[in-house]
Amino acid sequence: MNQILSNIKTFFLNKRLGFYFLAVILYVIKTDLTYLTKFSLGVQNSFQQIIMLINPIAAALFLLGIGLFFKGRKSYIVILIIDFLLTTLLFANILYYREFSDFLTIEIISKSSQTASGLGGSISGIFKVSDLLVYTDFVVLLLLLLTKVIKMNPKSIGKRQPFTCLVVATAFFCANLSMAYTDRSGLLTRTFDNNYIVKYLGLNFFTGYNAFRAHETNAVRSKANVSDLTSVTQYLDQHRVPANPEYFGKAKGKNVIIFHLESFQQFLIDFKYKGKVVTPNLNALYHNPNSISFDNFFNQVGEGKTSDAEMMLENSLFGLPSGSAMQLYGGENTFNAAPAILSQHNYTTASLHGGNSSFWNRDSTYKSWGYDMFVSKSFYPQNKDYYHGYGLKDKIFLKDSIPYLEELPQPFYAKLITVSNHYAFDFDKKDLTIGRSDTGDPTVDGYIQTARYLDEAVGEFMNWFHQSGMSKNTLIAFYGDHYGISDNHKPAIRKLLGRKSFGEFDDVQFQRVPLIIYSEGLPGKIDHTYGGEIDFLPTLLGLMGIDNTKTLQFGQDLLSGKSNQIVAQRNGNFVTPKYTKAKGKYYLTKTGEHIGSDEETDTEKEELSNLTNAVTTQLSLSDRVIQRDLLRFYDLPNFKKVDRSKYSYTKKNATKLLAKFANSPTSFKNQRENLGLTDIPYLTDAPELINKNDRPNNMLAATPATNLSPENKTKVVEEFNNWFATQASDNKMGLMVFAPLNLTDESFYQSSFGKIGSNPEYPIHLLENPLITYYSKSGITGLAADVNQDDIDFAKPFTAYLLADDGNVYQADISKQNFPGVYNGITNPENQLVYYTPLPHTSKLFLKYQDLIKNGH
Ligand code: GP9
Ligand code: MN
Repeated sequence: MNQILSNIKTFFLNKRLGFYFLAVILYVIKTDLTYLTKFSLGVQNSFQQIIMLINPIAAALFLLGIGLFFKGRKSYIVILIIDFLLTTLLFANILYYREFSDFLTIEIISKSSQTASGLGGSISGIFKVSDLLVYTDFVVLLLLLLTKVIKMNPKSIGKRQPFTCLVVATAFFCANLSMAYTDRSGLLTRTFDNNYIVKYLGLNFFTGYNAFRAHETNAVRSKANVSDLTSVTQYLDQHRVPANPEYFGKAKGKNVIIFHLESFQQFLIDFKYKGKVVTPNLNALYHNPNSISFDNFFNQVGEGKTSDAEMMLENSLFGLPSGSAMQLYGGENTFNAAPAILSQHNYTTASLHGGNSSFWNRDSTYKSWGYDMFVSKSFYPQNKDYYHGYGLKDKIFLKDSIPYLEELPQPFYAKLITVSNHYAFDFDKKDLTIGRSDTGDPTVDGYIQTARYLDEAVGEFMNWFHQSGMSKNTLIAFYGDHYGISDNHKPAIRKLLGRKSFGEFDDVQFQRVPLIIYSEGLPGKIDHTYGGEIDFLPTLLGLMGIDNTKTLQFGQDLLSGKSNQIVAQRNGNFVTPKYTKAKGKYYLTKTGEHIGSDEETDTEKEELSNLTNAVTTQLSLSDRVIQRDLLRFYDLPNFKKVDRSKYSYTKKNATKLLAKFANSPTSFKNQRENLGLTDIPYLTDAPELINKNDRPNNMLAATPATNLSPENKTKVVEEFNNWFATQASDNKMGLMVFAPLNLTDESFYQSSFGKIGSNPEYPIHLLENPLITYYSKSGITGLAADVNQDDIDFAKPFTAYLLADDGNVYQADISKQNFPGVYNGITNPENQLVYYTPLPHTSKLFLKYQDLIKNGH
């Protein structure tokens, strides 16, 4: 044994290269351990796991290898210093990540004083002693040298060996990079998320790459000056369109909810697959008499996809020719974004997203846009089953976002970013309620299923939105961010749409996405104006009655009736009501007829070249605004520039903010009582919430309640209890009535009654004295019982559920005011009636009970 150790020492450790490799190995191991224990890099499969574990190797070989170029003892010392610096970078990132769920960028490091204050000056609160363990290997190496267990070898090793090490390191990096690209193409241009770069290429690479990009963008930024603005303001002043008095200010002072529909395309609206409607809820919204819906509205995103959509929607600035503007400029540039504009009109602003806060650099960009709050993944329940792909499943996300919406002082501007309808459209089976399409293309065929899931989530949200009363003073705008099915799937699209052909022209038309603006009292219509995401903000500001004559926005108010209707695409394509440009070729938009270059008339030639120029000018001026950070030079009248340092999206800060909101007399929550509204439960059929342990197969007997054995009754009640527990909070209670209904008659029923709350003191229980319910065809049910205050705390409103023998579950919101029967010995003569409404038919609970009744035994 001793012999082995001493051999290792002589032939390995006491050699310079041996020491170097030891340092490399230890560094790689500790970095991997740090990845696994301190960061959550979102590894999704074993291939990613391998890439993550090997990614520190190249950087360690390379950077520590620099030490080998030094002579004698210096070489050891330099290796140690480099090791110490790399370790310190790791250590600093551990602390930063704990607070911000993101990695240190060069901008943050260079403004380290600001970062320290961002950390709330409470490094001690973030620091854990175990973090110091990252220095273990450094200390070990140091001690080994100091105690001369490893002897420093003073002999020169020449240049060849160190050079070979660098070559090996580079080879490792190339292998690492190609593995990364196999799994995630576009990684370095599109970036996506700092977590991605670290997951695929390592922390050191991330830091270096980030510094390189920052250097590039800073070089352009620092050369820019105020005179660069002239061409922009000139162009925009020439293209301003007047607001339409018919719509201007129609939603003034209302709350605004922006509903981001992931990958949702316009073709889904009113679409039937094999005779079946795919998105009933969004269809209904689209046709609602209070909705302004656009049918020639296009996505205009580039590589930045969702982030480009957000950039356009909230700034009316285009995404960039390559990469994501939010990633590259979001954290540094000055913006006049929607949240900032509205917050200067007394709005509280929040973005809600059930995914990682760092994705698309939102955590940093939103500060520049002036968002008061950013509610992201860590604010939502962490149950694994609730997540798929990019974040929390939409039904759960929307339900769990309600408490935040209710807390925001009104008026508020809130954005809800859904994620479930995302490529590769391979959602969990248990969430799907319609079948796949059968084009044979695996990524296309799930699309209608996940779109349906999103649609159901929207339906559930809208139910709550209306029933809660929030719809009374809230405008809600739905938009699809970009295509779900790319032009790589043309044959499948053709089959899906039942078309004979689908070419380049059709693909440009296929870029339509919905824009539905719903607000009570709005003179609704289906508007055929051509426009795109860039036009949303001016359109919204018009409806909000906010002056928009001086902003630097590249879009136009689509309701003005005077917009130029040129829809530019990032790849140079465009659409107007008359012409379409697709991959360099021109077509007539109405017919799709190709205009060959030799067939063009002189007028056509001129019109087409003017349009091409208009598109190029628009895009390049917008790029100039972003790349040169020109808004920093622009003084928008009545607008105070956003001070990023005022915003922090840490949980601690959010808690403080929410505590402040809790006292706000204008929050929806605090106004509810004054407005006579009830805190109604949010109804969802999300299977993850209905059944803690998946749906039981052993369906229970559903004979009328009178025939249920006590044992079965308890089982049904238990199941109901499970479901309700997911709906309940301390101030919501449930009531269940078993009623063998004959819906045509008015009759009496004997029923059981239970009450439930999340409070363990209120487990469901069946009362000894049965309740009596009445029901008539008109849907009016009376309820009377010998109940007293001990049984129900009437101060708290609750929801009654009624299981009818038609399999429907009916619900009614019951409060002290409208409780129809007797309580505390006093009858309530004024309000003898309770209105029951059926639960949405998509409800899985409904389906389950229907099964129970059908199988009845
Ligand atoms: C992630 C989500 C997806 O947070 O917004 O972005 P996408 O891939 O659609 O650009
Ligand atoms: Mn998207």
